[in-house]
Amino acid sequence: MTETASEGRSMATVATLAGVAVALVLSGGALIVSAGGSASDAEVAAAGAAASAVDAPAEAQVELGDMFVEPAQIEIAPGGTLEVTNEGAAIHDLAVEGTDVATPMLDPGESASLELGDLEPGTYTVICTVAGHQAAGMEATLVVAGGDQDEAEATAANGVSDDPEATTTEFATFDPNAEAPEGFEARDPRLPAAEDQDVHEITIRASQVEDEVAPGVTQELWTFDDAVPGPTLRGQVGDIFRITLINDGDMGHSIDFHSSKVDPATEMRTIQPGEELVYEFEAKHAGVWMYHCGSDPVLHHTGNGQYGMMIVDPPDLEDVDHEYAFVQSEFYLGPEGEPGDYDKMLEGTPDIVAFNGYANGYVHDPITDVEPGERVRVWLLNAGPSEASAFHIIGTIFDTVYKEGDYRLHPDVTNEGGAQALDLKASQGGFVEFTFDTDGFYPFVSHEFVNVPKGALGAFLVGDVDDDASH
Ligand SMILES: [Cu+2]
Repeated sequence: MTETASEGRSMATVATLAGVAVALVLSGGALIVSAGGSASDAEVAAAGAAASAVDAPAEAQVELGDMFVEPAQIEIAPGGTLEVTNEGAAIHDLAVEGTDVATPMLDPGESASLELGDLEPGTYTVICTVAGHQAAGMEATLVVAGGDQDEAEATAANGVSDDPEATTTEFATFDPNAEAPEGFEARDPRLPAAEDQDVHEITIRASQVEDEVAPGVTQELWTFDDAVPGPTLRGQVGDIFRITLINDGDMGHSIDFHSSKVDPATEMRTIQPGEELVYEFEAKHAGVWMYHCGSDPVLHHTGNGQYGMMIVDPPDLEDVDHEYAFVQSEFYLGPEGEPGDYDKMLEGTPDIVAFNGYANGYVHDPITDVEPGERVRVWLLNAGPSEASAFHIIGTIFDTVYKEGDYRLHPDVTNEGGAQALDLKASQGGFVEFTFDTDGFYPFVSHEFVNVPKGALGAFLVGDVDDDASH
């Protein structure tokens, strides 16, 4: 692990701040709510169905919301009926996993009776089948009484569900002082020039992959082309982008290019696993643009990795010696190997803030190909989904700042101005240009400093610097 004096100071605060992050969320405690229906109804129906199920009602009320199913544990007599109401603002349904038993899709405010028919006594999971909704929290436990009634009663009495999700969740934790794996290489930040073509035919695959976001921390990420961030696209004003999106995942996904002017209902529609769509647009405006999955809930899909950067060069962009591309984004750690935690996303409490998908990636593997006096352009997208970015490099000054489609600062002006940070709200993008005057180790950060101990830190190793001296 590379460390300098200035970085050491940052790292000294890390343990404290990491502790705060870890203490934040303990969710998913089992919630037992007694099912609806009067006791006498229940006893009559249950007695007819199974002698041992006298306490389970024949009818239970179930509420669907954005994004929950209540109660978290539903008890019902064999052959009973769930009265399901969608109290949310989005479309939902309720299905018994592993069976054909499901309501139709329910519009907001709509209700349906779900007859369980000959569903065997036992414990089931009920979910909303709309893409992403189960992962976002729309699942509950359904206990059909009888058979394993003793177990069901014990479960209810203890307030403990069989569902491990309904007990305490063990979140993965980020240790900013952990060593990177042997041979770790950060994502190559070097940005090639735009290809000299008027039409860009690009295939992008939406999927889920397990990958490391920090040393020893693996999450199931929702991805474009198996990477977070997704591929960086680049073209010129007036170019046509013909994107084929293929859904290789196991839930619905979509893609939304901020660089396009299209009907959202068509190009940005959600496609199901195995489907594909073609999204074609002209890049009408220069800028540094976000693209992301727009499937519901967008916060979960963007908070779990589905975004990338698209650059449309401003006209007359000047040549520089080096161009790099960084995407800043957040990770809200779920359990090891599982998707990011939606409750943390809703609370806005990221565990990790990273450049190019890995906490402190360019501390573990600094950028080494710049010499003093060489002109550098860093392109930056703040993919969020929720934090702001303030990109700053310790030890140099930006002489050019381009943000959201225009130059904020240009070396041609005569006021000798300089800039210290490129400030970007979520989804905004831009670039900065600068030189380094001397050899040295130059850390870069998001100067929203709460995010530095969470991984928003990297470094340029410029000129003739003893790499070992910085360890
Ligand atoms: Cu998605």
